[in-house]
Amino acid sequence: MQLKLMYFDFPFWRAEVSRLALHLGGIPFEDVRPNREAFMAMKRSGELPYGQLPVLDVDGVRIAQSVSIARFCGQVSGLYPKDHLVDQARVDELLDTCTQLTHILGSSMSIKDAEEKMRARQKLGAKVLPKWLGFLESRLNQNHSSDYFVGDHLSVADLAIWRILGWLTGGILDGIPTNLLEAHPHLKAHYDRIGDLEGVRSWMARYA
Ligand SMILES: N[C@@H](CCC(=O)N[C@@H](CS)C(=O)NCC(=O)O)C(=O)O
Repeated sequence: MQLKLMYFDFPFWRAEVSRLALHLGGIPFEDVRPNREAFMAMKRSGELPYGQLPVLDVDGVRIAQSVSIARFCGQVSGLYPKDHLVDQARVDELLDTCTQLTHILGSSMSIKDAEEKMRARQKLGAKVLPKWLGFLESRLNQNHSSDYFVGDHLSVADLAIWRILGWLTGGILDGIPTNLLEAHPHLKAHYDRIGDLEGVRSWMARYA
């Protein structure tokens, strides 16, 4: 199977979950990282089904939408529950939660007025995100093995949550505190554990 995954050259969860899954699963893929200019050319050409990235080509067949791509890459990499419909739905739930959190943060991205933006970010950091991190910690604790979000094995859910938490608390979002995980020790332990996996560390070294 020939795989070509296209996304910008930064480790945002939308594509990084799939890149990481393929890497951890030892599945070869063409890792294409267009710059802004190349992306605009792709967009103009009409080759992007929804005018956005990521997209994944599987033997020349194009697939779009981050969560669909993540699910597919999880399946080929052995990082998506096999033959267990409920666990599959639980992984999907967490991937959808990453989309929801992205939209929650995205609401502040388009605010032009700097002060208004900071007010929105302050509210996100003080109220909204702590609530959502609490939801995530509860979901983690509800799994019988709190090493992982679903079942006893690493899945694309763990990778996606790890990456979105890295984005939310990594200091790149002005006005969002970097210590939000401290109030959620189990979620923080999960975050540290995933980031410490050998395959994850070796993959992420490229961004250092
Ligand atoms: N619904 C899409 C959203 C993808 C998306 O928002 N991609 C952004 C990058 S993270 C993008 O391509 N932005 C450039 C643009 O929309 O022109 C998905 O789930 O993949």
